[in-house]
Amino acid sequence: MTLSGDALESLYTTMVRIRRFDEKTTELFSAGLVKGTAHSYVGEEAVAAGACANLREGDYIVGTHRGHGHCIAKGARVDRMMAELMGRADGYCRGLGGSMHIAALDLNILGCNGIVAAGLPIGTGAALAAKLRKTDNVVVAFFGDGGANQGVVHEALNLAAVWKLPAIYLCENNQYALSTATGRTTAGDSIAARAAAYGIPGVRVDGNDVLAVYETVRTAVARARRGEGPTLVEAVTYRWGGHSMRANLPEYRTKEEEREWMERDPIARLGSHLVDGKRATPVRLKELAESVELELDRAVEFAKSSPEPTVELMEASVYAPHAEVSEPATRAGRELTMAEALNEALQSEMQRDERVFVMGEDVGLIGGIFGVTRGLRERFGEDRVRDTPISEATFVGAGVGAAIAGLRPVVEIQIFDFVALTMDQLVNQAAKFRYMLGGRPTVPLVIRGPQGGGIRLAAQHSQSLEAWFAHVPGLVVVAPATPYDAKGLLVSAIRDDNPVIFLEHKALYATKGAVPEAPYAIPLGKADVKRAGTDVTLVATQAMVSRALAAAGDLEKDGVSVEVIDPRTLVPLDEATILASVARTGRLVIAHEAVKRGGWGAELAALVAERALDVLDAPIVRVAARNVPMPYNDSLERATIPSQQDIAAALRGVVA
Ligand SMILES: Cc1ncc(C[n+]2csc(CCOP(=O)(O)OP(=O)(O)O)c2C)c(N)n1
Ligand SMILES: [Mg+2]
Repeated sequence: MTLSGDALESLYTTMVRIRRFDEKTTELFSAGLVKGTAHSYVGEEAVAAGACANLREGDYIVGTHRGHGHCIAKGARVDRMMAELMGRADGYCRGLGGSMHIAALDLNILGCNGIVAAGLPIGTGAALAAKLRKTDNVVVAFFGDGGANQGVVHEALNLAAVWKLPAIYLCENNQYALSTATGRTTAGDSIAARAAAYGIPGVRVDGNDVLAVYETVRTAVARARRGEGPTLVEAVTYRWGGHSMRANLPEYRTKEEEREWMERDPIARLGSHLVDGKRATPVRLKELAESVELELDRAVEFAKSSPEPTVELMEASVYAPHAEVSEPATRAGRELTMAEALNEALQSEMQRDERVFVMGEDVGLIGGIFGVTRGLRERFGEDRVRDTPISEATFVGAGVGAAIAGLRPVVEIQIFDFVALTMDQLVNQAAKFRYMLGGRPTVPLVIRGPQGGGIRLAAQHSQSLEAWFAHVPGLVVVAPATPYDAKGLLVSAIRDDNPVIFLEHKALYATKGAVPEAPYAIPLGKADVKRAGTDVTLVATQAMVSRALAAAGDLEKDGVSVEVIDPRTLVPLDEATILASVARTGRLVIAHEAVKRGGWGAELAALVAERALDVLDAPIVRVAARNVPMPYNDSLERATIPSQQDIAAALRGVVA
């Protein structure tokens, strides 16, 4: 296809803009105005420019750590980018993200990324969102040759191929991952050759030939828009400079090699092509370059005069506000199991809001191994209730991407121990996305599933991991103990604009309790006093709540009145209810099933010690699992998890 004169000029200008932007960035870095680090895209301009020239505003991109070129090619404002590099309030991320996290959601630029290849699951999720919304928008997900060896790349290609997602996975093979040459780390003929394994097209293209990149990506975009699925493109190129502006590393490339590649300058190459083909004059090319220069000078001035962000802005950027809701006047209702109560929440929210969808292993056809998603596929269809491949990192990351792209995914982790495979997507991506982007975007994502022991599933299927998540700013952590709480909290979690870790306890799925039939929401951050008392405050979570109540019953026989509080949400925590109770009782016992060392109870104990030491009449006591992995043997498992007797003994200890 022949490009119009305007389109050719635009490709040329984009490449010059990218080059001069990063050359200026290097100068500003040396001058101390750009901090931290930044990664120059000089030499690789043809890849982003050629690829993004095929995109419309509604199409998405995800960039890499070397992402300035990706953003510029998709149309980002260079002044706001420059302000971001200088850490200023007018930057795209209001100075909270910096070079590696620039995003412009108004242009569907879903962010560059400081974690190599992490954008691929996110891009895959945006492609899923584009498909579920029945648009013909596509996603270009950039990654490097080094990134190509991350597991999520395999997972994302597989997932996108199976689901025929409109994605272009674009590997910028600049032949090095930091200092390490591709040939030393990468098996097989090429990265593009891997596409054959997924039954999708794989194309290797000269990444310094902008017209070749444009054509290759054009074919891939057309295929994606037709609904035929993803393409893997490998663009072979070279970065002219060092790995990053900060890196001052020993030589790992030869001068000859560098010279050879600089002679293949993609900008000079297009320039000659235009001049030789009489599509532009040298004077016109000079004019274009001068206009870029002017634009960049203004961008630097804009950035320099932009204010610094404030601590208030920073603090307010972590969480989106939670909805104000109130609990139903009565908790009366039918007896449901916790699994049924959770199912009812999913049914009502999927009915209420078509952006809500469910995915995870075996959630569709059989309704999940604990039956929580039973019947959803029959009612809402396979598009909205999706059985995934066993690729936790990528289907959780796809949840992040789909949430950023405007849907409200509910992702099941079949057994919560498997969450370890998803930690980058939860901790580095979901939790930080809103913050890194200056506190405006939302990530309405629920990650739910069963944790805990008690059914002899041993060390890798029984952990209680809430402390991992409570430690990460940006995540909400919910841990219900009753069917009533489970339904109302899951409704709130789905409606919340933050990533919510929703921890169910597998031993509680079959427990029954009254659940109102009409939909209702329970506020996040509101504890429930499960039993009022005056002598000891007993804070318990999940499976410990019923044991705590039973232990409180035992103590009552001794004339000791125990107040049992279930925080229900660990983040945000209802500190006021707990502190007020401790102020009245002067004693605190904390019971949770997670191992004691570094457990969530340690945080609560510290909080009460800091804020209410003067009211305490006895030391704070934690009742928690032994510091061992969960054993398989049943009497050993019982000896590991706190019992009613353990809790009662702790209560007696603090009132003695
Ligand atoms: C998961 C992860 N591992 C390592 C790093 C450190 N690191 C940043 S970039 C990079 C090299 C990446 O190479 P490649 O994917 O080829 O991209 P390029 O830098 O060549 O553009 C490394 C090792 C990181 N940021 N994230
Ligand atoms: Mg590389």
